[in-house]
Amino acid sequence: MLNKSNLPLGSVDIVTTPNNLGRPLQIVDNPKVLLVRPPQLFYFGVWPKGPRLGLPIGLLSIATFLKNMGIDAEIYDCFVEGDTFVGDRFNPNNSIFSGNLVKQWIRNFEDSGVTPEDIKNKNEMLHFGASWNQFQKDLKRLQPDIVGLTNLFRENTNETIKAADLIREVLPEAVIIVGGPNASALPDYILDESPAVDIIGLGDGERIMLEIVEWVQGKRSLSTIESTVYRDSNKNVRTPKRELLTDLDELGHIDYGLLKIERYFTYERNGIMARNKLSYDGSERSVSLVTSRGCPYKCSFCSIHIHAGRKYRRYSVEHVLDHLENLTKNHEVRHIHFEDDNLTLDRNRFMELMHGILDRRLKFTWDTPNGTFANALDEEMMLLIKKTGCTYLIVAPESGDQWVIDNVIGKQPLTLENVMRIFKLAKKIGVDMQAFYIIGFPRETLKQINTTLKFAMNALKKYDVLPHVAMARADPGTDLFAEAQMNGHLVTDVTVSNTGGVHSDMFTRHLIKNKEFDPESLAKINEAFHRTAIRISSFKTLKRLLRHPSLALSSMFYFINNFRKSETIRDNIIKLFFCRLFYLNSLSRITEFEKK
Ligand code: B12
Ligand code: SF4
Repeated sequence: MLNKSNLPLGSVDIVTTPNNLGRPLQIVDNPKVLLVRPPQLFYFGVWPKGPRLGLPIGLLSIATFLKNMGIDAEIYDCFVEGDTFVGDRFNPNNSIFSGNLVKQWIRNFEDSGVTPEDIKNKNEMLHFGASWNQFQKDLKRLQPDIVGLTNLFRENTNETIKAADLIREVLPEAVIIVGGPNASALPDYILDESPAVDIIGLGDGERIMLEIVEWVQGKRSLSTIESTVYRDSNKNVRTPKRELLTDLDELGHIDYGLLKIERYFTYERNGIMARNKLSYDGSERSVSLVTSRGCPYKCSFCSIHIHAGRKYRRYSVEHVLDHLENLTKNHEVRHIHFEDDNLTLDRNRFMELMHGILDRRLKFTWDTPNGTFANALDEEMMLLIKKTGCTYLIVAPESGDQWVIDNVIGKQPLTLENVMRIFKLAKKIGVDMQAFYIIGFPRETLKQINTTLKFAMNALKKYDVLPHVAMARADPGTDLFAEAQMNGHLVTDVTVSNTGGVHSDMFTRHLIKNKEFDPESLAKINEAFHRTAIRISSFKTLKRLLRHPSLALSSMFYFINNFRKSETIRDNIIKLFFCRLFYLNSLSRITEFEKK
């Protein structure tokens, strides 16, 4: 494990003046670090309604690492701060959030007279998390010397900038650094938009933050900290790229004591969750984790390489198993979302992991909401996937047209033949399967889009594979963005931040057009596709329930139990289908999962 004595520090200079901040740097012997996830505006939108919330695992990894290095580090996650909670319990007396959280979320829109139609047209969104006032009050109380802000999504660029500006108001001397996937993609934009931000950290944040601490301690100069961008004489300077850490075990074991973990489970119990997933009694104790970082593939739309690199870097299997053991035994976690970009890339490692889960008798259910690579899967793997408690596996062919896969997306060496083989296998073995598809690339024709939709429908009809069709999203830093911008395929000219153009849940608001389609026409095609897909899935479910009356009965109990937790019968029914009935295989094994 990395510790202070064996850390490769590079050349350690004494701090130089001027120090690039535009103000004197306060040298502090034991600086206090506060790692912050800002509040976020969320769209009311598609189901699950309201905010998406998971543990801030990037900040958790950084805080754990700093703590192991003897540094005073704390996490302030605005999503679970404020007066929404009394201790770790939901605060029933809170005038803003009384009653069920999702209900309240919806009511906030209704109270302000915003209808779903308005939202579609006007891009209405709602603040989620500690109020800005509360945030500033807490910052004054906590008095950190260094504040690290995380910015994962392009959607919350504005909130990140606002957070930095408000931090600066109450902490004029603090060093403010922003990191995360979006900050790594838009460092200049963020620095230019917010004079409050001092530094952008690119990629992995653990060692960058340690070195920032050393800089504040007066032990090195800013220019020696690799993979950062900062202002120097009115221009932005980028330090050399640091070598990626390949053995992730060196970052140490995640310390969940750094989070108010029960609050996340409380949210999930109330319907505010990160991911759709199989729902059963207790499954709200779910946690996202990554066992690896980076992906060697080069899909044109994907931004992973910008912050995580193309090298597949991993924790050892032993490390992951210890992690899972800690979560299940010490925090009673029942469900894991493996968020790896490519959990199955290294077959041997994956098989070891599966065997390890069985050998250690670790009891939890799991899924892969971020997708796996179809080429890597085989029957032996699939059997273990089922045995270890997988509730759904996602593969991401991205397109149902091989030419598009090869020439537009560049997801090689993926073949649709292999994808169909895996779908068939999953059905035979009894693993619930879902698939990600993308439509609307600049060089795509309507004919190719139809081929994809046909492929997806065929997979659903024949092999019960639930389709998720998204419209192409051009993120800055990706090949897709460069191509769309260069050839005039972007609908708006908001080229860099796009913060006003798209929001996560607004699949109908996308930016790419070509001679054959624009975002509106494509959205209609997509909506029609999903309506049919839902009808077919519902029909399959009803058939299964008719064949298994005991499942119908238990689902009815689930529905009644959950009724209080949702706003309307309609929402309840949607939840019943999306979180339970569409998982045909898992549904048959639901009692097994409940006992786990
Ligand atoms: C889990 C996940 C989610 C979860 C988040 C759960 C949660 N924790 O809250 C959910 C389901 C909510 C989600 C939703 C979406 N996601 Co998502 N998601 C991911 C995923 C798969 C993993 C993120 C993660 O936890 N990684 C592991 C941790 C360890 O890494 P990390 O957070 O990046 O942190 C490290 C560094 O970035 C850095 N760092 C992070 N913060 C800081 C701060 C400082 C100060 C420093 C120095 C460094 C630093 O150091 C950390 C440790 O090394 C990533 C893909 C990926 N591999 O990154 C996509 C990703 C972040 N998501 C993405 C997208 C597009 C979305 C959606 C818009 C999808 C959609 N259309 O709905 C929505 C947005 C939701 C919203 N809030 O508006 C994109 C973002 C691209 C972009 N630039 O905007 C990514 C990169 C995927 C991709 N291939 O494009 N997502
Ligand atoms: S395989 Fe997945 S993570 Fe890797 S580049 Fe393609 S989309 Fe991104």
